[in-house]
Amino acid sequence: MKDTFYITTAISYPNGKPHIGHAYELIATDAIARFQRLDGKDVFFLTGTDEHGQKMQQTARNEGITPEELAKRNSDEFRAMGKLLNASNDDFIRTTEPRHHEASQAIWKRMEANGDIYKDSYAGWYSVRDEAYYTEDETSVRDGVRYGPQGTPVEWVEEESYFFKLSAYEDKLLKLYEDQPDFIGPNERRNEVMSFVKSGLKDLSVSRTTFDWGIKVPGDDKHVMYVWVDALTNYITATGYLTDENGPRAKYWPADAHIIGKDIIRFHAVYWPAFLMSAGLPLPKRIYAHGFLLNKGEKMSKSLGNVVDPVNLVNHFGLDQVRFFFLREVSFGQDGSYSEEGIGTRINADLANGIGNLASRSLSMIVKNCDGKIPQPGELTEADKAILAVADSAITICRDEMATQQVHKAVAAIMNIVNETDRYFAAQEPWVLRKTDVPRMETVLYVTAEVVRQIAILFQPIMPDSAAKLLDLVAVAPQDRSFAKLGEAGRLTPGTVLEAPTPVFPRYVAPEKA
Ligand code: ME8
Repeated sequence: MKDTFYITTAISYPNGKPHIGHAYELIATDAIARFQRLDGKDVFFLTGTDEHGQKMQQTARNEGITPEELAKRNSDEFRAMGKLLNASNDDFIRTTEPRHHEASQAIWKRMEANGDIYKDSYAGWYSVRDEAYYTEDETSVRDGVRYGPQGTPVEWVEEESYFFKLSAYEDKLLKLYEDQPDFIGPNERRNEVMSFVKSGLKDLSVSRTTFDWGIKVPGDDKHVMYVWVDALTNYITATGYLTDENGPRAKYWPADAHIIGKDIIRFHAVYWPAFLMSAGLPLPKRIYAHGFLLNKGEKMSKSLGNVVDPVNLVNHFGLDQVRFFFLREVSFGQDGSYSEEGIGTRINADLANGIGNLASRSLSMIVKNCDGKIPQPGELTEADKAILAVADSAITICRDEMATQQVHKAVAAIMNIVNETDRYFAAQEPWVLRKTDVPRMETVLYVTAEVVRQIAILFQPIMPDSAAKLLDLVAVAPQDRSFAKLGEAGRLTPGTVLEAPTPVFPRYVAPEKA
């Protein structure tokens, strides 16, 4: 039996088309999911759309369509983006699906049965854009408009509402953060959440009566659930843990990691564990918040006109190039800036001149000078052993980094093999050995091709298609591409026939500016 590994992205609001921030989160989560699959885990990877709430209802009204129509149209766009990005998610959940209504009502009833839900009336500030309640001192007024802490406008809400006894969970939550220091990452976010909880928790309004686009509160049809109660529950819905406990996916709960953006840490690290504790359900193991993507250092916004469509970016640079850039360049957990120049420079330095060049030079030398077959290595020198050791040990570094979502560090570790191998290849000068010492040339080419094999295996989670092409070039069979075949276990077999290499990573040439 394989160990299970359950990972999720946030579910996106389909009130508009997906943007590059959504693409970034999906790419990074996909890389982690693929890594764990290649490392032998039984992975369940979930993404989807968060379709209820006031924001959806308002946007639909402004467009003159129903919320169902809006949700369907844009949810389809998110699904299409996933295909475009080669996301390997095992399911795509929509919160308007019957299975999700059922699970949300089930969790509500459990919280109610535990005595944590009561009816009262709510009066306070609400941000429709954040779908969040704020206390007065979290808001501020500029030019006559009141804003919440994330800079979105808030409005005064007064209505009958059900409340969740969040205040009763203050100590339990603090104990959770103390006992499980890895529950929240990165550390800045953990500190932020802990000080928020320490400053005191008020009970949370968990239902609304002034609109109806949501999941009905069990036993009180006038109320729909607060969208975050339903949204967070998606993670458990998809496993069937609440509604189909003997089903094939119930084994995946609790999740190993929820990957989200830093703006929604409070919902995931405070409300969600409190709801689960109340409902008597196991808690996810880790909440990891990535940073925000900034376009040339500026926040993306419709008014600045710098919202980048991931489809355009992929069409312009190529999918694996875009995946590589974001995972290599942005420290996962910090904000990251990007620009077209930056992407182009990265592609050329690391891909075209880096792994692409190394693979094509070494493999075309084999095809030309070794009868088109992987050569038989002779006795290994210290330099050969050293470079093989760099490649053989990289998985240990990658495993450690991926276990804490340090995706960029795993990528850096793989790039380090590329750079070391470049130096090795340049120092060994196989093109000189071709005339002076053919057996030694064959050894150098064998060692280089073997390292290329390992680099390609390790790059699969980051650039699935390009890594597959590289593995085709070194004639590695599909069943020999998992991490179990790294190192000694999968060494290239001398005599294997290679095709003449075709370029995997072309150089990027910026289009002439008109
Ligand atoms: O928050 N850079 O949905 P959402 C990086 N429905 N990440 C970004 C980003 C940017 N510029 N902009 C947004 C919601 N994101 C809720 C989630 S989960 C139960 C419900 C990230 O469509 C954001 O941080 O506003 C979040 O993780 C995800 O995209 C979806 O954002």
